[in-house]
Amino acid sequence: MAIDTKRILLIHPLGYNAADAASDISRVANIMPPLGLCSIAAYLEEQGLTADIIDCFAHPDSDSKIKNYVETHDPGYVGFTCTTNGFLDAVRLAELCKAVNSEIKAVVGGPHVSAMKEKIIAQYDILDFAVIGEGEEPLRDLMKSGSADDIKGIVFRKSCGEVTFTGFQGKGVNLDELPLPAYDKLEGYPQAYQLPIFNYPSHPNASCLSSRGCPYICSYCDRSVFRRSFRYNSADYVYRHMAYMNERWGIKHLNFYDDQFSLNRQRVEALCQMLIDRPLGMTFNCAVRAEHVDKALLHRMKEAGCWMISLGIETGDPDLLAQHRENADLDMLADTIRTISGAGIRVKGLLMMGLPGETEQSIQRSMDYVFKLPIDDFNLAKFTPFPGSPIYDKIHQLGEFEEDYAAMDCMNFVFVTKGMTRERLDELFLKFYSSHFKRPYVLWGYVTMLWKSPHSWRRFTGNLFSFLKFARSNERIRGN
Ligand code: B12
Ligand code: SF4
Repeated sequence: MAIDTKRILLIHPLGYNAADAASDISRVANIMPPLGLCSIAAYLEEQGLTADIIDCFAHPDSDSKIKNYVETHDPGYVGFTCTTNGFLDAVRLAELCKAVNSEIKAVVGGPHVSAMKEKIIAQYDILDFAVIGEGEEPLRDLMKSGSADDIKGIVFRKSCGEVTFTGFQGKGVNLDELPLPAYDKLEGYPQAYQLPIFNYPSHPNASCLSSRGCPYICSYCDRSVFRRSFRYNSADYVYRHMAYMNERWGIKHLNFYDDQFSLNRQRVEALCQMLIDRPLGMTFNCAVRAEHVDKALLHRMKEAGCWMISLGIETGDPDLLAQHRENADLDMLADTIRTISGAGIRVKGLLMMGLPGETEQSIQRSMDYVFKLPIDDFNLAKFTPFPGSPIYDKIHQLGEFEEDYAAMDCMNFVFVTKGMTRERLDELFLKFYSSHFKRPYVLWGYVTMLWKSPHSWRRFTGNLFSFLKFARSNERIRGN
């Protein structure tokens, strides 16, 4: 069968059985577009190539759509974005595509692939190319030349069978030269996507990025794609992106998923000034590190429409934090949280339970810490040692680790630190969540969401069964 070597189908795998998607609590709460794929698709199209996207996360029952696309369009390439928990599903889908047309080349990219490098191609014959780091330029060059030999950032199998890595890419793409992400390639955009419940004041809402990378090192964080680099869009570009989202898609609220939105203070100040001088009628959320905001900036951000800020706390135990993160200063973090709240911006705390070295006492300290602060919303992840994170290499010395990729979604204690049991961690996890929701400060906050985020309440009540089941049993609720 003839194939179109200038065409690629990009796929975001669901990561598990489609039948379980409707009851997956984390998916019910948050369906976000695959922004990396949208960026790649826009770039390839600008370069004269053809790219389409099928997002199985937003549309779980997509196997037949994928088959149909391969049958109808004969793409030369099929590309998968892979986190660790989605990787094996990508392998399954690569098999499905090659069963339709064995000529098709399977390319994988994303955090899991960038972390595993040669091992990916060596272990999975069905995969032809792995892109390490950013996807735009290597994929363009591969599709234009048909050979990976002279392209940086690719792992492939030579004709002799040897697996080779062509080496890391150079300084990376200039983000201001990238076209805006191809949101139009996503079926049902923006309605098919949902920000986390109670994380937005209005809808339609959406997520986007204005920078790539983070220069810090935290033990649990996989930085394989961007390594320690930090690049960002100029304030002009971000303003243009926001205006486009508003005008083209009717977006009223944006969630910036940048690791470090405020690392460049000047850029954020300039953006805020533009949003104040030429208002777009939009609000936004972002994530920051406590070191990179201050009172003056926060008030400016509030004036420009900032609605909620997320920041990593991880644990309220100072000794444990110092083992896993630079600048482990819980007093400074607490001051920043109060300052954000004082500026009239909601605070979302990002925490983790089950880090190596976690004890009953450290969990209690985390609860004490969080419950004394004006934290409006929080996310408690179950620590998961991802390949590519600094702690991964020594994880087996620190406790028991069951490396089951599909379960590595931060909703399962796949790692149990020495001195703890999985059962006890699960009990304490439930206790942490239920104690949070019993706090009058938090309860009142959710009541105010009746008028601050009415759309969230409608989603919440519509999925009440799944949320109650999660709250009672801590089950992710996939078919069980
Ligand atoms: C936004 C985000 C989310 C969103 C949505 C994810 C989504 N639908 O894309 C939400 C909140 C839902 C989420 C959930 C999860 N996330 Co998340 N998330 C992120 C975050 C902050 C940004 C992702 C992003 O858009 N990056 C920017 C784009 C431009 O980069 P990119 O996606 O890596 O894509 C580039 C390259 O990787 C490459 N590439 C990617 N795909 C492909 C495909 C091909 C064919 C090619 C050639 C190249 C290529 O090219 C792209 C453009 O240059 C990252 C951290 C980060 N900064 O990247 C974590 C991150 C991806 N998440 C992570 C994790 C662990 C999760 C969860 C498992 C747990 C959790 N609750 O956080 C779930 C799993 C969800 C899933 N289905 O896979 C880890 C992944 C680690 C790993 N090895 O798996 C990361 C890296 C955070 C970290 N540092 O530990 N996440
Ligand atoms: S957890 Fe946050 S601060 Fe730490 S390395 Fe990852 S992105 Fe950077």
